[in-house]
Amino acid sequence: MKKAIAVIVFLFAGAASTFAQDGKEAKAQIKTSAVCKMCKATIEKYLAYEKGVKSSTLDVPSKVVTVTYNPRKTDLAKIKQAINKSGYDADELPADAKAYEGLEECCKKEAAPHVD
Ligand SMILES: [Cu+2]
Repeated sequence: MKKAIAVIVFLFAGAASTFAQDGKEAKAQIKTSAVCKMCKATIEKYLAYEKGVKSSTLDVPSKVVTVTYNPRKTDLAKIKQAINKSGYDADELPADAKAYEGLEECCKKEAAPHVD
């Protein structure tokens, strides 16, 4: 019986260390200048290649991208820069001008609102 309790305690300890690893994960919400599904695909693809970024999901209506990342490998500033390099604004940081010029017409923030 004591052995069984020891095993249970061991399992709990294992679960606790898994939670501790989750603590290394940070989440950020960044407002972008995305306007359509193509923008969403572009930004998410850029972020997928960014070191330390685990996942990203952009909500087109709110233009907010939710990024899950490892704070030991990257930080908010670098993630925002990656978004800028893809041609979009990230919170207070403006899009990289060259990257922005390369966007499809419908993806430019000055473009007339449209439905895709
Ligand atoms: Cu677009």
